[in-house]
Amino acid sequence: MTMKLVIGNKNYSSWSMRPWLALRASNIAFDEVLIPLYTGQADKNRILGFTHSGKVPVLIDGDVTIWDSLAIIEYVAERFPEARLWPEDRAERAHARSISAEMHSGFAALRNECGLNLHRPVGAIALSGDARADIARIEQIWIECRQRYGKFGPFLFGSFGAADAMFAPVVHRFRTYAIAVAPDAQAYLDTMMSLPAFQEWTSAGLAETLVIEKFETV
Ligand SMILES: N[C@@H](CCC(=O)N[C@@H](CS)C(=O)NCC(=O)O)C(=O)O
Repeated sequence: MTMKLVIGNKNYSSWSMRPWLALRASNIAFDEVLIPLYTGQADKNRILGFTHSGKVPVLIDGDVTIWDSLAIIEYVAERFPEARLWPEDRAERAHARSISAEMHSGFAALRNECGLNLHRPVGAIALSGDARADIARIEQIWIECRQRYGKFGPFLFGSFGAADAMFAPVVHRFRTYAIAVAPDAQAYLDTMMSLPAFQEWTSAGLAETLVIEKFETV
């Protein structure tokens, strides 16, 4: 049976983008179930029908249900080892997991101030010191990866992997909020934005017409 990935609006749902990209960029077959977010109880109930967390993304693989973007990527990496979503080398894998977990649990200021909204006209906004510190740390993460693993390829650990999927929504935030970065980090942004799966998600998000007012603040 084909796996099912339940996601939110592509324009707004940063967490949904991560596992979707990991699957699509790895050419792993799945059916997509898109449930619009914050539209009312009927859609919320549809999400609750898949997971009691009431949140997307959710992956359904037969009788296994996995919720939470990072948990889904971990599951996919185990289920499809040939996709090589984590580096083969133990030390590199530990590095990839560290930055993925750091992304997953951190950078609250950047997330709050620069919400994912693909429709938003590109332009800078005034950011708090905390958000600027988040940006500096993300840039540092990317540059360190480029310097250490650039010899293997243009993604964080050479070829596309789990860490890239985890950082993908931030790539969009840097783009839409016109956040200037150093050349090494810019090269990484360009690599991600030219990935066909990234472009596929972006085009679909831009084609969506549903507007969620609370995400249209800046
Ligand atoms: N930690 C979760 C966060 C999931 C999450 O917050 N999802 C949001 C959408 S991006 C959601 O489902 N919101 C719907 C709601 O709260 O009703 C993950 O990484 O998957």
